[in-house]
Amino acid sequence: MKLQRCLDEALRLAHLAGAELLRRRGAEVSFESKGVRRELVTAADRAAERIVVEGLQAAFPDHAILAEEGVLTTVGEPSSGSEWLWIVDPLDGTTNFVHGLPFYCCAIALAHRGVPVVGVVHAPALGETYSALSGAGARMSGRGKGERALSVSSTAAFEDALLATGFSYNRNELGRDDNTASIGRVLPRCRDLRRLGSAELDLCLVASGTYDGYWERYLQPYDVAAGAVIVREAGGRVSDYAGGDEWLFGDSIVATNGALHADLCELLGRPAG
Ligand code: LIP
Repeated sequence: MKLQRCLDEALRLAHLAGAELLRRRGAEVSFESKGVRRELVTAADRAAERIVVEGLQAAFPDHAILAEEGVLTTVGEPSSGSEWLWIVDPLDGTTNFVHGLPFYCCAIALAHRGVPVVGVVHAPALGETYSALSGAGARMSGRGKGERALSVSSTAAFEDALLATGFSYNRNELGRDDNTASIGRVLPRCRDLRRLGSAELDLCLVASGTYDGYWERYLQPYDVAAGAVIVREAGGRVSDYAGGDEWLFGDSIVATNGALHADLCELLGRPAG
């Protein structure tokens, strides 16, 4: 399998989907709730997903696809049993999109035997595109500059770290950890925290060295797959809270510049209270 061809097609489709998202943004974006009340889905999500999934089905008919909204696939299930799996979040940062904030993106990843090896995150309102190919590094284009290589930060002292996190839609339901205990342990020890509202963009900001680390629980594979490849190829580390590999289909993810990983996992791994 030529991974470069996969990356090129993912970039093409992410830009097409991004243009559709820009066309559909506006003050009167209509939305529905899915699952719990605060989990939103829009016609833009579905239109962007159709563009990406139709393109992937045409270019790679024997590959499987796992896409958030299930527009042409089954929600939450790969479309087939291939060892190659495309993982698609057509609009990550949906709440930002609905409320008129520019922090949203189309994220497309390709996993081989369960390990993401290609990642593309395109943020159309920011004019930024992040990408990575396993073994070939991570790159970014935008902010008025040409394409350039990405590298995580060199911050070594936890007290100097700018970190980010997020909150699960169903934090009040199911008796889930709502992240406030973790924030209570981390915030006093780091420089500051940010909450952007898009896991994929949060991961890209770790890869670019803007953030020194990020953590979140209860995300879906399509919220993290692309950004995780980009972090790893920028020299960063990705794990679950316990420092293991159950971050793609598990219920926790930590991404850092590597130097801060053990300290952050130690703070997150402590029992609540
Ligand atoms: C979002 C994530 C974000 C998380 C939100 C939501 P969506 O994904 O990107 O990090 O805090 O709860 O899961 O729903 O915009 O694709």
